[in-house]
Order: sequence, then C-alpha cells, then structure tokens
Amino acid sequence: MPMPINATPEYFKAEEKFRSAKTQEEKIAALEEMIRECPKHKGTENLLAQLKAKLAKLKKAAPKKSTGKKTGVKKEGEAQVCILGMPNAGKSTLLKKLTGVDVEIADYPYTTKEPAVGMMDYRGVRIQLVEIPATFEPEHMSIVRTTDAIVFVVRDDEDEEKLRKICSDNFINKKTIVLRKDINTEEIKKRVWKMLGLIMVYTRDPATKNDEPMALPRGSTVKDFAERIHKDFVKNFCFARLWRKEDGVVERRVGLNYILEDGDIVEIHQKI
Ligand SMILES: Nc1nc2c(ncn2[C@@H]2O[C@H](COP(=O)(O)OP(=O)(O)OP(=O)(O)O)[C@@H](O)[C@H]2O)c(=O)[nH]1
Ligand SMILES: [Mg+2]
Repeated sequence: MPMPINATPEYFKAEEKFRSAKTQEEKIAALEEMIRECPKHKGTENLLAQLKAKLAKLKKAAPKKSTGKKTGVKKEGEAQVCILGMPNAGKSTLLKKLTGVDVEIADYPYTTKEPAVGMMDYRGVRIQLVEIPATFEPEHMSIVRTTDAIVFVVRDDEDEEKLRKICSDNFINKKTIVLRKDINTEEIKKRVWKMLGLIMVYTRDPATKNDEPMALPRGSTVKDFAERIHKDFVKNFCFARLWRKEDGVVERRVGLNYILEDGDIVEIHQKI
C-alpha cells in the first residue's frame, strides 16, 4: 500500500499489525485502526478509499458470527466490564465480591477456564462483569474487544505491563482501571462507575412519585431518556418536569432537546 504523507507512528503501528495479523478478525481490527489513524486530507483520499474498500471486502468474506453459545457472553445491564488478570491474580475473588456470584476461587492458577459472569449493582444500576480466563484465548479476547471498559487485577507493575501488551496484541484499546488486592468494595464500585463515564438520571413516575435510576451516556437529552423508557414516550411527549440539585433543588419545565446532567430527576408528561 502507498505510504500516506505525514502519517503518524500510530498509523505505521497499525499497518505493521495488519501485516502480521493471522486471522480475518485481526486483519479487520487492524484495518479499522489504520483507517482511524490515517491523516485525513487531499493527499490521502485515494489511500483511504483503498483501505475502506479492502475493509468492506474482508468483512464480506468474514464468516458470519455464530450465535457464540459456547464462549460468547450476552450483554446485559447498562454496561459491560471485563476483568483481566494474570493467573491467580484475584479475578474471581473480585467478581464474587462485586456481584455475589458463586465462582470457584482457589490458590492454584487457571481455576477459571471459561468466562464467568456476574451482575454488579451500583446505586440501582446494573453493570455486567465478565471474568476472562487467564489463558487469553482468542475467542475470549473477542469478548473484551466489544466490551465497554476493562478492569486489570494486578499484583505488581509487571502484571500490569503484561496485560497492556496482551490487550495491544489483541487490538484492544479500551478505558481501563488497575486494581490491586484488598481494595474496599465500595471504592472499587465507584471507580468502575467513574471509568464508564455515564450519568445517572432518575425517572420519576408522575403517579407514584417513585424514582428509578437509569444510566445514560454523558450529553444525553430528554429525548434519549424518553426513548429508553418507551418509544411512545417521544411520540406522545408534551413536556418534562426536571429537578436538578443546583443551589437547592430547582424545578424546571424542559423539552426533548434539553441536555441532562448526572443526578437529574425527570418526570415525563404525555399528550392525552
Ligand atoms: N489476601 C488476599 N488474597 C486474595 C485476594 N484476592 C484473591 N486472593 C487469593 O488469591 C488466590 C487466587 O484467587 P482467585 O480469585 O481464584 O484468582 P483468579 O485470578 O480468578 O485465578 P485464576 O482463575 O486461576 O486465573 C486465592 O487463594 C484467593 O483467596 C485479595 O484481595 N486479598
Ligand atoms: Mg478465576
């Protein structure tokens, strides 16, 4: 492939990854990275077009994803976080601590051989946690490739370095936090939540005045919020009443385009 003008080291790294990629999946991931990293200007237009054509071809030829019953994990909850660590680092212990799920914990390595799943509750919001076996098999790493964020469980800096290398070798570049043993459970939950970068918004039922938490990406609007409850909520939307903690709790009337903030309480009123 011709070399783009002013390409960044990241581009060349991606190109190198593409060259050394063995599987179809790795090739696709590397190409996507090349497209992302390729400088976008007149001189690279042709190259970009070529890269995109190549990607489309590869994707078309790629075998259709199976339902993945054996090793895949169905995403549930408001977000998914993968737990990665070297053998015996304490992944299962963490999973059990945060979700209560009954997993095998033992003082010998490779106890966990298949992904183990649990649901963590954070102030009423459900976050799915998945322990990835320390064998780092490709089919398990593809779960990590589509996850929302990663927790590294490490004993020392060397563990952390190894995990970073494993991720980079598998074309994984996600938000990550690093945990060592014996951290307080509440503290860990807070750090996981913070890493996800979501806001917590509460739906207030006009009839019962009950508040239910909902997690949304930062910058979401009242429309995004309403859609998540039910699509008819947007169609029949009249106005929303919103309470925000700003010098006390201020109440305002807002429309669909209003941008929400963490902690907002929203009551949707529909046309009758
Ligand atoms: N003191 C202490 N021991 C821990 C902690 N976490 C795990 N351990 C111990 O470390 C050993 C391994 O824990 P696991 O949770 O099974 O580790 P894992 O990373 O899931 O291990 P594999 O699935 O075998 O890769 C067990 O003997 C645990 O009791 C911790 O936070 N503090
Ligand atoms: Mg384990």
